[in-house]
Amino acid sequence: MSEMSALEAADPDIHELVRKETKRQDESIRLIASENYVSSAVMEATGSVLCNKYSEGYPGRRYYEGQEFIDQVESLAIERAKALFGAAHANVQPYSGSPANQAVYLALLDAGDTVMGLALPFGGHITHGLNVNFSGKLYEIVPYGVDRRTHRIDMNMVEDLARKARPKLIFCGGTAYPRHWDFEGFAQIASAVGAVLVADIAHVAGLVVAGAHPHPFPHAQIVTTTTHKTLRGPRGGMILSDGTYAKELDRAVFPGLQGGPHDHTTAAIAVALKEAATEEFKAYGHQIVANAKALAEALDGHGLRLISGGTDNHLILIDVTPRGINGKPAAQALNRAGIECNYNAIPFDPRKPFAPSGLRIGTPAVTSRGMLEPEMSVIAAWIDRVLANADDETELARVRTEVVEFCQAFPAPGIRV
Ligand code: DSN
Repeated sequence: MSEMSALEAADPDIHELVRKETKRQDESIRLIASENYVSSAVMEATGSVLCNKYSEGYPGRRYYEGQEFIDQVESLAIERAKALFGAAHANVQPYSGSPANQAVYLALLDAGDTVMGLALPFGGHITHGLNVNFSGKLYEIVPYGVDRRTHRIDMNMVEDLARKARPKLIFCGGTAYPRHWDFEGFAQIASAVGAVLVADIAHVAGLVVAGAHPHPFPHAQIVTTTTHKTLRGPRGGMILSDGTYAKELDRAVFPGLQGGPHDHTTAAIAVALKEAATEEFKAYGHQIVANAKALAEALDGHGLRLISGGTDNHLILIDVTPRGINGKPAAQALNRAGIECNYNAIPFDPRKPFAPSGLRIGTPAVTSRGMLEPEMSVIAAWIDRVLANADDETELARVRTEVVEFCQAFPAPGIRV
């Protein structure tokens, strides 16, 4: 009989839930575009004794003693982030992407200042100006959208809006935009109106370092990102910059917004950044895009309506309403069949956000499991089958059995069942 783990002995309830979640992650096809599987090394750093430490401040300037190793950990993370992204300055302390963006607002703006960002219904992020978010409540937001026909950002429209609104800050980047971001074009507009350009690359950070997506530097002065999406690190955030506002940004993170950094997360970010600097990671980033394109092509072959006609990155937005279903029951049926994704608004969606027209799917996690283009055709066929049989529990159970068996051939990094 195997020995009981400390968690199992101390808290069988939580242990059992973790065990079940491990099995669920192992046996399902993860198409949530913002999720991934971290390596065992990243997992180990996350679960280390560094979670016992407080270290408010920055390396060499702390408010607690006992920082001789923590300072080295954070300095390594900072140096690796700077080197990997070609940044002059990096702050690795934001707890996640939203706090990273909050820090940018706090560092650069006064309440009531004007900001431009991609509106959420067109694929932006809540912190880019949604009315119920702090950003929409405290700042004057001038949102931009996408072209009604192409579903791509119309740079002429962005320029017209910017010339009229004269924003202090322009955000580019989003959560459900399947095309490349034109950082250079945004920088020209920002420069013409005297705005600071902030690129939120949370979704595409891993593709950027792999060279599989245009790079935000030297175009953006500030770049924010999460660390757990395509970058394949722990849950966390970073602010990278050209150094112009380094002091303001650091002060905004601490003591402006946060207390002690999560040192175990900082260590795991450092590990992930080291992994992301390898040739293997470069190949991974390119494969994410190749898989997304293959999946898009296969879905198109099944007659599904893809927003903007396809993808340049890791994600695909599908309008499922021509199939007589909306995004929510479609995502739920896929989940019952072992295929995880999220329902999502599509541009100019006539439906409400809780039951929108679309599904958002992405390939970072399945690519981490070693799945390639042929596997994308298999996944597309399952999606098609589920959408055609969303009310048929017997058929969904059949797909689920096939999915579980299929997953066994593609072990997920960091997972020991
Ligand atoms: N919640 C993230 C996503 O799923 O895209 C964005 O922060």
